Amino acid sequence: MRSLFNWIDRRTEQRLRQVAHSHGRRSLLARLGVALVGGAVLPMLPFDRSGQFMGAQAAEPGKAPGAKAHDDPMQCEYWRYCAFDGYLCTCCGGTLTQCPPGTDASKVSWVGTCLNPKDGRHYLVSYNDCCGKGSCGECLCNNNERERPGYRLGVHNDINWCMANTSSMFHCTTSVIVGVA
Ligand code: ABN
Repeated sequence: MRSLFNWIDRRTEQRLRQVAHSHGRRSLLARLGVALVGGAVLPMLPFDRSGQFMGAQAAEPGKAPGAKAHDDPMQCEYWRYCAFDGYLCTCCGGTLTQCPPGTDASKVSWVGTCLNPKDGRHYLVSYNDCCGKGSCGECLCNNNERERPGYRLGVHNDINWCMANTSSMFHCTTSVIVGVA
């Protein structure tokens, strides 16, 4: 047993001598300095925490990491689209509230009640189809919060609301706030 301890002592001494030989005191002090300064400065560097409240929502390629989909009218998760069914006009040459050139807003529409996460209030949103051109085909979006079957027509979204327009061709859908619920 004693010879084993002697052997360990010798090996340790040898190793320490090797290390001391190859690393001078100065280099050890320099490394210690870097570790100390780095440890103090790193926590002070700016750190982007904006993505940490995004829940299960996946970050999208090409989007800023903190971009929240419920803030972005080009995303189906945008808060006003809670009862949306159609193509987002924001992806089709129109805006949130305006039909793209060459199309007209439907004369009839359906409504949804959506929670605005920014102020915690519910808003009445009118969804108007834009009519007169063939289907846009971009950004298909279908959310059905508080949506009801066809016998409650005003809160049913799975229908072509261009039916009352001169041209019943459906292109995309806008979302207009019409009041606070
Ligand atoms: N309200 C949008 C829509 C248009 C055509 C068919 C289904 C839904």
